[in-house]
Amino acid sequence: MAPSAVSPAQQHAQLAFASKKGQDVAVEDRTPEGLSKPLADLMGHWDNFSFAPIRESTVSRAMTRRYFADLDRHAESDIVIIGAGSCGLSAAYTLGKLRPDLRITLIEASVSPGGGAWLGGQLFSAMVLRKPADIFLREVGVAYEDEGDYVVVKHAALFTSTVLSKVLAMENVKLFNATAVEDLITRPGGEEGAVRVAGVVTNWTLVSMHHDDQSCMDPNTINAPVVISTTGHDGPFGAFSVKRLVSMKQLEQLEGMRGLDMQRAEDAIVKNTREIVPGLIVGGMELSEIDGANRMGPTFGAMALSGVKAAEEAIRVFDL
Ligand code: 48N
Repeated sequence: MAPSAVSPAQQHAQLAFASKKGQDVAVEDRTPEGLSKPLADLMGHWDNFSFAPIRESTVSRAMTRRYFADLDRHAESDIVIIGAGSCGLSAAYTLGKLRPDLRITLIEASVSPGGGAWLGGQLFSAMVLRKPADIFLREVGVAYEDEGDYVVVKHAALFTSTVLSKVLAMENVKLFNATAVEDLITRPGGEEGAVRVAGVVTNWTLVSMHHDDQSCMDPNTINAPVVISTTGHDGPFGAFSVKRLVSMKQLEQLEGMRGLDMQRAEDAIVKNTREIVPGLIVGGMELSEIDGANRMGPTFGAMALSGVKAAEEAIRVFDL
């Protein structure tokens, strides 16, 4: 591709390339089509192509050195978020922005974070968010079509991958995926029998799923004065913390999620995102299991803004 003068539009397209340690390297020239010149130069020249040499152990050490350094650093966290669905991700984004001084740990049982927000509903792609949740879309930079009282993101994965990419790029936020929270760390609370949540107990999700068919594999632990639980409504892993509060006799019972009523559901979830027991804040659809809130089905504005509120609550509790 013949190089030519870079037009103003292409200058706009010139992006600093993310690289080592988050420092942007020099902006590289682009071809008229907007491809970086080094990439364009690769194309069509594959005969003599080869990668730089590597030794297998180097790859393994590059991964494990970083992972275990992260695990060591996050063993003492300021805030742990359980569940990287749309609510947990928006909570992580908001915390990462508001409090870069805090060490935030995001724990996701699935290999792929995102929870139910990869599709808009059933297997349909577009994602609907009712206003004013468009505020959050503009905050994170997700394009949408404005339909008056609501907006539509052309693919739910565009929302989820954009928020996820912003969260993963934050220096003070670490995602441990394929990792399940299988218990809460507690300390005696104010009244007799009451508890304060003081962290989480984790295991590889695959191990958590097989505790019944193998000898006990003890878990790992993460201490944190504040935990946000956004594990979704009931399901194989869902509603984890609220079910644990019942089994620990901190809640009488779960009211259970009620039938679908968009009008009522979304306001209730956002307004009632709160600290349930000292040190534990619940948001997103997990909250509907405690409060007996309606479900809203295929609209995600409440998830985004419940996460924002959960972050606000967490900072309030942390700063007490
Ligand atoms: O997407 P979810 O399930 O939960 P939310 O609350 O972020 O978003 C809910 C939303 O997707 C809806 O359900 C929509 C709005 N529909 C509502 C309706 O009416 O049906 O994400 C929860 C995440 C998932 O990724 C789970 O894998 C993860 O939490 N998770 C856990 N991660 C770690 N440890 C656990 N114990 C655990 N349990 C669930």
